[in-house]
Amino acid sequence: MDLFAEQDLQQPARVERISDQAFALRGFALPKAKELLAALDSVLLQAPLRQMQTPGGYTMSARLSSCGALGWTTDRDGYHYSPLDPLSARPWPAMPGVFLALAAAAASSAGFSGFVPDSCLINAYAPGAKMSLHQDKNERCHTAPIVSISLGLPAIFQFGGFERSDPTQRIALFHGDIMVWGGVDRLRYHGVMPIKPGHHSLLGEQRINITLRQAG
Ligand code: MD3
Ligand code: FE
Repeated sequence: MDLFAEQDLQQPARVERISDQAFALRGFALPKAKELLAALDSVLLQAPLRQMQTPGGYTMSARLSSCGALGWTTDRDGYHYSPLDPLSARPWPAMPGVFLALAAAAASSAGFSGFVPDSCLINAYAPGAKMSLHQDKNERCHTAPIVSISLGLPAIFQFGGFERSDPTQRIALFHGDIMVWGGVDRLRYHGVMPIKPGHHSLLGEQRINITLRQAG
């Protein structure tokens, strides 16, 4: 499969450098939005969005699902990547080809070659939902980047430092934006402010974020 064969992924994206190895690729996913959403529908039919409890006993406000060889889940025992969906006790749905191709093209545009994610986390935010400041450190491989695709309602993303108490920068993320984080920026604290009410023509009253990772 030639990941870069498709003409519309070769358009010059507006690349914003947020930090040394953190980039926002504005509008990068737009040419693929409809294909992404069709693939997403099929994934969510097999592995529906669900609310999860944190190990501390809180219910997360975003609803989550996964696809790919490994899916991220949380329960009272902690966070883990698992080959089985605990809801169905079956493997997670396969990673759609359009996710893989877009993630590889985005990573490559940000200077990370050969990105082959084995895990895709889907976060769905209704208005008011948020994600508190955290680090992503459950992935076995911290050298691979993380690629995140924003769809639907806009969000204000918080981009922090390496301690929870470090000051944060706020970055607006819109439908079709892709962020790529790797190298020295991979373990930064980050979060999502409560989503403001609104309506998006393709997604209605929600924001969907798709993160692709090399987790295993
Ligand atoms: C910066 N999701 O699923 S994606 C997550 O918009 C998560 O749903 C947010 O944080 C969301 O863990 C933010 C952007 C993102 C993802 C991983 C990162 C930013 C990151 C890892 C390190 C630094
Ligand atoms: Fe995160």
